[in-house]
Amino acid sequence: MGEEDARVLSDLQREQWAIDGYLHLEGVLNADEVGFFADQVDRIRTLPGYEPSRDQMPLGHYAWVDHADPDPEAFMDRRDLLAYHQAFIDLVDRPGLFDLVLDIMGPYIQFSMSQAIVRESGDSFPGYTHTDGGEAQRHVRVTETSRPIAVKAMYLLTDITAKDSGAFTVFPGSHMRPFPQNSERRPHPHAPGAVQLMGKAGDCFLFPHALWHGPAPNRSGTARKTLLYNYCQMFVRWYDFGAPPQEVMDRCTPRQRRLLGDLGYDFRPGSFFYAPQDQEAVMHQSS
Ligand SMILES: O=C(O)CCC(=O)C(=O)O
Repeated sequence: MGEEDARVLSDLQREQWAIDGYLHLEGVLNADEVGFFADQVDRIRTLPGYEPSRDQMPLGHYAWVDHADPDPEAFMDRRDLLAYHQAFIDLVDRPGLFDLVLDIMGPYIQFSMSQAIVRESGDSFPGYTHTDGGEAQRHVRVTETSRPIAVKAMYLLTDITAKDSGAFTVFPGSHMRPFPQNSERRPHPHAPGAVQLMGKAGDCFLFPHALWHGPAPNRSGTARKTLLYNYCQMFVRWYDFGAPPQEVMDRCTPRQRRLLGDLGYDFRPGSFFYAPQDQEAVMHQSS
């Protein structure tokens, strides 16, 4: 596919992105794909991988575990999905979604993270609100006309039709203003200005790391499943792997390999700061 064929934001989407700070894209995955990925999420929880470990690790760091709770309705937060199935690799530059990422971010980008989260139903989790990018990004705010530093695509694998069902909850416009962080006014999913977004399995929410967001509590009686895929400007590093395993690289297209950090030459000072000369051409080639 050439650049001229690439899907781009409509005027309405461009306005929503600039002002609200997120897009709701309907039906990005079809029903078969939703079923497939939901089954994969159930499968990978029985396999070794990275899961959060508050006891052993500093905040936000993941530990290698033998498996998560095998109950498909239980909590799971698995990172670094690509090695689990070719379909997780192909989702990196999924047609219909990746074109929009390119339109928003420009071609000098990398893939930075993959994740599957299951929010179990229950009363113990109150939800939480944050920016992505750890301690740094919440202090970096871009303007309406700027390209974002980093972006997340969140695919719903479960219908969200009622409040407090684990909805993706946003503070529209919060990507461009400071937020109270250490007081009783700290944002949470039921604070004034919070919007719990309803959606169907297969829909995708696209948002910059700078947007205040997070999961609402899930009291729906059913586990809520999502996949999360992150992209960053090339000078910002990926944060899911030291380097992608060769077995994953071997299964990638040239564009996927480039997104995973293969520049086509060995690293040297200046790499990633400036892009390879064919960067734009590679980003606009789908295979
Ligand atoms: O909805 C979730 O489970 C977490 C989503 C989120 O806040 C994030 O991906 O940063």
